[in-house]
Amino acid sequence: MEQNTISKTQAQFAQDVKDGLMASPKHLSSKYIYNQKGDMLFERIMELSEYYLTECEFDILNKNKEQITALFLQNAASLNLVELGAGNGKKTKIILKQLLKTNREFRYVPIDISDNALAKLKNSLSLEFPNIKVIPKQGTYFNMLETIESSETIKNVILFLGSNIGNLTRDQAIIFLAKLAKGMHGNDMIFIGCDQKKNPQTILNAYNDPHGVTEAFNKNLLERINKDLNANFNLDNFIHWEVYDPESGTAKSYLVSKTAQRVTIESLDLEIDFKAWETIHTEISQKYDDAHIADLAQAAGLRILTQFSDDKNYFKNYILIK
Ligand code: AVI
Repeated sequence: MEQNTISKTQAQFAQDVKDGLMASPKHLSSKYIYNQKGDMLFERIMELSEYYLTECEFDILNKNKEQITALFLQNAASLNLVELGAGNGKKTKIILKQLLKTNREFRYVPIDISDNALAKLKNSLSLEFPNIKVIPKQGTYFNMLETIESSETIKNVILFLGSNIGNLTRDQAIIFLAKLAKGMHGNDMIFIGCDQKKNPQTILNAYNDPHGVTEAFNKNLLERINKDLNANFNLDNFIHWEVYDPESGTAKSYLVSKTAQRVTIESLDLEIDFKAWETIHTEISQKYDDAHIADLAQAAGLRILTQFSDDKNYFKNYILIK
């Protein structure tokens, strides 16, 4: 079964790479950055002072933990705290610690595609909080959400932190939220982190750090294609390029070919030609304001119950309900 899932993922990766590099303009999906090396590079990005998102959300949770957990526990005989894309759990631990203090019944259900990430998280939680009931679920978000019990007496609160929603296009984000909404009952909630529009320079700096970590993160797409699909991308022949449109709030990442070059992808039996300065679009990181979130929520059959922000209004966490 696991073997099947892996080969299915690999086959999808191969197909998406083929479609994306044969398209005009070329594109690749940022979801493929996250192999073991990509996860490690993202951890490093989250430590960068330029990448303000993590610290802002951490501050929001820390400053508002009593009020946030009180809302989570409202009308809940029993609570499932479900986290999509659990990561290292650093931010979630603030909430878990606060929930423990209340002596109320709850379970923490982290969902992640990575077995490795879940095992590490479970291990660190069992050392730090041995009394918390942790039910890790390895798989894709929606497959796993279907396996979670929901009833009149069990309230599900879905955490989707880190502005991960920003890596989806508008249509993808609405489909994603609408699918979550469909599975929600009664008092269920979504607690979602959304990076906000701000000085464009601050945003550009966050996605173009001078240490080259974001560059390596972006180029990990090519490195993964080299490794998994037997290709010969020369990473030095590409530059990482970031643009931000303050009107739409969309930050876009590209890899730009410095020269005319031909790349061979053996496993796909494919040769790809690049013109000098031709682009591969790799990621969007959408920045929001309240009207934008209200609009997405409404299109998905949801509404904003309340919101929390940091002192600079760089980042917000919204509670969405049906
Ligand atoms: C995971 N995601 C929310 C990050 C973001 O801010 O879009 C990924 C990232 N890309 C470059 N730096 C961080």
